[in-house]
Amino acid sequence: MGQIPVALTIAGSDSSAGAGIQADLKTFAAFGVYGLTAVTCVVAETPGRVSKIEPISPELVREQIEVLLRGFPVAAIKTGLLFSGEIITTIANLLREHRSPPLVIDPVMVATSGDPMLQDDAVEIYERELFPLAALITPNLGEAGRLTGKSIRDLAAMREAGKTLANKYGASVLLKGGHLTGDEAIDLLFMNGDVIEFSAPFSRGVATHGTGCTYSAAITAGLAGGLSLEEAARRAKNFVSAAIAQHHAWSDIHALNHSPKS
Ligand code: PXL
Repeated sequence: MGQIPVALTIAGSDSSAGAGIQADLKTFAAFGVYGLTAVTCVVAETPGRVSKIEPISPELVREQIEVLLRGFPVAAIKTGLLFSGEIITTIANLLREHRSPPLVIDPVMVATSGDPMLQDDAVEIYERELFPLAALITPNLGEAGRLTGKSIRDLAAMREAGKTLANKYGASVLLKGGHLTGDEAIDLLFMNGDVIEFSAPFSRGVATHGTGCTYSAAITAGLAGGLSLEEAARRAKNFVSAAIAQHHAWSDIHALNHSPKS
């Protein structure tokens, strides 16, 4: 038997386990990838309501990543909620020192519930320190709007914004259009000057969070397993769409299904 590929997620802990490192681990497992974790912050929350959030010290974030990169054959890394500029700088410094495998950055800023999760001054530090190290950046429309300074309300604006961001950061960009209104959830992958469109039927009436985490974790799993970025993104889009369509529901609480049937 071949060795199982290894991927690392650097992200926050979601107590309700639909997002954050819990979503990442479940997604890695669904793709047959061994997941490692470096926790950046702990969030007490249920879907739709963030109650309390506290950071892990930058020293402890650094130590988690360092021991893992020394000890395991990490084949791909993703970052999720990083909480502060200080933690972002720590991670960027560390990844610059090591020969880092492909890095997928999900620039989490605001929870699906609307609660801010990233400190305000951290956006600029993301752009300066971490984005230059990325193979792929996966903003949603809100995050891309914040990064470009322009609100994005239709597909034409998405095309414009994605091109701007890919040029600005010298990375591939997956711009997720799930928050546009329409019957299809359309995402655009900007890579090597091309734009590839992924589309899936929009699932209505599902109150979940963690789709962004799950999507970027699925792409990271694909890269760890040796897929091209396009193949990894296409497979990830199908996985997230199935995880939403087959969500769990306990009366008014919903959660993604990280073991959907294909
Ligand atoms: O979905 C964004 C997100 C990312 N990371 C953590 C979260 C959330 C949303 O709630 O808790 C840890």
